[in-house]
Amino acid sequence: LVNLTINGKAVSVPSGTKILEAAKKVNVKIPNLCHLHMDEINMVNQCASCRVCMVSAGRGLVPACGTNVKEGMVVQTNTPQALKARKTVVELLLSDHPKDCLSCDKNGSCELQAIAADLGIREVRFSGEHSTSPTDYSSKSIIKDNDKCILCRRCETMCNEVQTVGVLSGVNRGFNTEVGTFFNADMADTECTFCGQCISVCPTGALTEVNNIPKVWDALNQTEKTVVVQVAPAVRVAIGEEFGLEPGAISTGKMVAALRAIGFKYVFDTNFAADLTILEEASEFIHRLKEGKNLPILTSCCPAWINFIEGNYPDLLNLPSSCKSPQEMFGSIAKNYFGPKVINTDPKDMYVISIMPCVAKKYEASRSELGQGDSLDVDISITTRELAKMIKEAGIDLVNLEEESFDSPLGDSTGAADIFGATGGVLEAALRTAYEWVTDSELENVEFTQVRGMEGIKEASIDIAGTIVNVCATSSLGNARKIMDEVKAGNSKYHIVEVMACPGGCVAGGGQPYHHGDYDIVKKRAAGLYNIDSSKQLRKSHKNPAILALYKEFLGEPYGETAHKLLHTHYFD
Ligand code: HC0
Ligand code: SF4
Repeated sequence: LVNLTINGKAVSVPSGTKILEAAKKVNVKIPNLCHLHMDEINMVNQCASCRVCMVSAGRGLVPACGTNVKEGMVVQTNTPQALKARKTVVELLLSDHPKDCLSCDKNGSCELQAIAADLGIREVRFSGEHSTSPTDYSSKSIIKDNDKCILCRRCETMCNEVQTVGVLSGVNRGFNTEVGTFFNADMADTECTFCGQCISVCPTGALTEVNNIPKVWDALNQTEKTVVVQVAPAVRVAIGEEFGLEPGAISTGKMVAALRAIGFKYVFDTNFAADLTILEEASEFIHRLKEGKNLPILTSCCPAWINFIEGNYPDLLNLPSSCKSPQEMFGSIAKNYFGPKVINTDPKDMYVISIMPCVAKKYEASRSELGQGDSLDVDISITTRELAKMIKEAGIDLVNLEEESFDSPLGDSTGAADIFGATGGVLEAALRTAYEWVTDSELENVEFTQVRGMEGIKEASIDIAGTIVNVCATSSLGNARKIMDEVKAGNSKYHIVEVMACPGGCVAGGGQPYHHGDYDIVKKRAAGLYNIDSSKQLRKSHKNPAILALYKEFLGEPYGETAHKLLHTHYFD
């Protein structure tokens, strides 16, 4: 161990520790901007480029994030020199920043804005040259505005090292350096999967989601249209954070009340379709297992993952389940069943709007094969963050609303659906159903804890009526790549693999409230979902009475003809 003092407090840390990390141990906060260290997902962004974390050590100033501790080191974080350097650095960053904070998407959650406020910056003494790059609006999911980029490189580390997609990288030199794409292609024309994880870690407004809020208000204002909204599992345990509630606080009832107050006529639940997905996917799995073909079955509900496999493993497109995602299944049932058969409304007079923790869902909604004819299953998708903005815009006091329930029947779900939002949850939900269907006996303990938790690759072997089924749940595209390389090489022992592109699953989605690198927040959201599940009476998708009624009245058999037409899809290389 190395012994040193930081602001007079003694601390001992392993050799190789950076001053910034050592300071955390003694509760000394050193302001920093570019640095980001998330052990849970194996991400360390350590480029020491912003120089905000300058501290006095020995005779001079050093960046705390990039300097190793030394025996006997005396660190002072708040000397006049350190404060002056820090302020100067932030002023220099601001001198080449648009400073349109009041109308920036990141207003209120920008780390540069927060640091400028913390440091008491009242003027910017330098008036330098300004970067002027065109903003990239090409994709359905992500807006990239290089003029707001501070070159922290967090997005590059995320995209290249965690996701292994490799879309973003520093190009040009000196003042002209920017985070660009290969041959400066528009984002829509790159291999970008739209996972949105770069947005999750961007400290400023350089990477943000495409803003669909105006489209939603417009839909709500068209009185001749019937507007139906669905809410994804992971939203209910995160939306509260935007209103001062604890991460993981279960806000389902208040969120439903807020959606009604905003003006949605039918407030439904993506969870309903998550249960439906399980009936289809478990049927498909059992079918493949019996035939011994097209294994492992890969889950298909994460659109960024589908984008990734289409781009990277085009010869393995026989493996993803043909099931549409719950978002799309919900839209399909809303437009082909609920509209025409329940409320006597033509699908073209309906809007289906989804609230998702995800920015890739915007892109998924726009995929032309996901609909019938010209009518897309889902018309507009917005993120958890966008919903929070709409609630604020409408002046609704979420925290003090009386709780309300989802509308029926497309709002009824089991606990198996709630856990979809955490990595491993889709797999666990599928196992609960597949087990009972194959063994024709009751599964007493429904909790497959081996596939829970933030670990990037989790596996288990389950005995289903004498057949050992090897299962795997993986999150992050880098981990998915490891599993897929094994599958491609013919070395995989798995029968089912769940993949979620975001490390930790949808609870950590690119459209969720910003966690600013604190993965405890993500863990608390996941815990919230498991709590909802364990508090529910019904915890197996195939026991959902509303789903059983839907098959009886409309769909016929799971994995049957109508189900295929409305609930399944195909993939493109
Ligand atoms: Fe997810 Fe989903 S669980 S992808 O993470 O399967 O976005 O929450 O809505 O569609 O249900 C996201 C979350 C969903 C879908 C569901 C799946
Ligand atoms: Fe990379 Fe995902 Fe960002 Fe696309 S959305 S640039 S794949 S991190």
